[in-house]
Amino acid sequence: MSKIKRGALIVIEGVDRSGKSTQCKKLVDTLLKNKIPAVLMNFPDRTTVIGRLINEYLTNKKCKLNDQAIHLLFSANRWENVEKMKSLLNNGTTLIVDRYSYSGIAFSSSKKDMSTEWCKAPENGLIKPDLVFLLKLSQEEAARRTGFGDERYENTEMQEKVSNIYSAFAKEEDNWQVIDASGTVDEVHNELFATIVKKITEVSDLPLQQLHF
Ligand code: Z5A
Ligand code: MG
Repeated sequence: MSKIKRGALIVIEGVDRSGKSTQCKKLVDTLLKNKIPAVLMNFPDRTTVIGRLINEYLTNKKCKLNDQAIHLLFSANRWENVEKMKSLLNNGTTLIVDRYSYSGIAFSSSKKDMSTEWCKAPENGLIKPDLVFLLKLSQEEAARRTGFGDERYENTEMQEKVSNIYSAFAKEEDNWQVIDASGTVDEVHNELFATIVKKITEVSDLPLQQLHF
């Protein structure tokens, strides 16, 4: 019997309104249309008990949680999904993930007195993505798009700090690829899709790796 080949772990990162959710949904649709097993996941996963706490923190500015506690909750929200992710990947399903550990590190370490090293620590040991796309969009271009909400981190100062941390990741990490997100939805999609299909073939016989910052 031939061995089931594993799926790829693909993550999309980028600032607010860079088109992450739009692209993730469209990628899963196109993969499925091409008979490639794929599942959409997003972090925070607001459907779990931990996710509901995170949702309360993001949507209710009166909700008081210290910066360390909320950071660990975001990380725990990934850890509570790790077995499900491994099982899907090992059964040949490609996961398209809307935000991951890098968002956790970028947002928390943008805050005062939160060291990057401390923020990275709880992410170690999670599954390492085979590919992380950074959807790059300037603040001016993002401002022209609808959907700027009033959740806790949706302000220009935070988004700028986060954008700089993403750029540093893109330089330092071996699994990052920067994509110009200012094109049309279809232009961005076509570029992402072509790269993902190649990546799925490339990693299908390789073991899953762990994140190690
Ligand atoms: N957070 C954290 O602190 N720690 C963590 O560990 C994690 C997250 C995982 C909630 O994230 C917050 O949690 C987030 C980080 C923090 N705070 N912030 N900011 P979320 O993922 O639930 O929500 P979001 O990502 O902030 O924002 P978003 O608005 O969902 O952005 P998006 O997904 O990148 O964009 P979109 O919804 O696909 O598109 C936005 C609009 O632009 C929409 O009207 C689209 O129709 C339009 N759009 C999309 N693509 C295009 C193109 N190509 N052209 C023109 N218009 C477009
Ligand atoms: Mg989104």
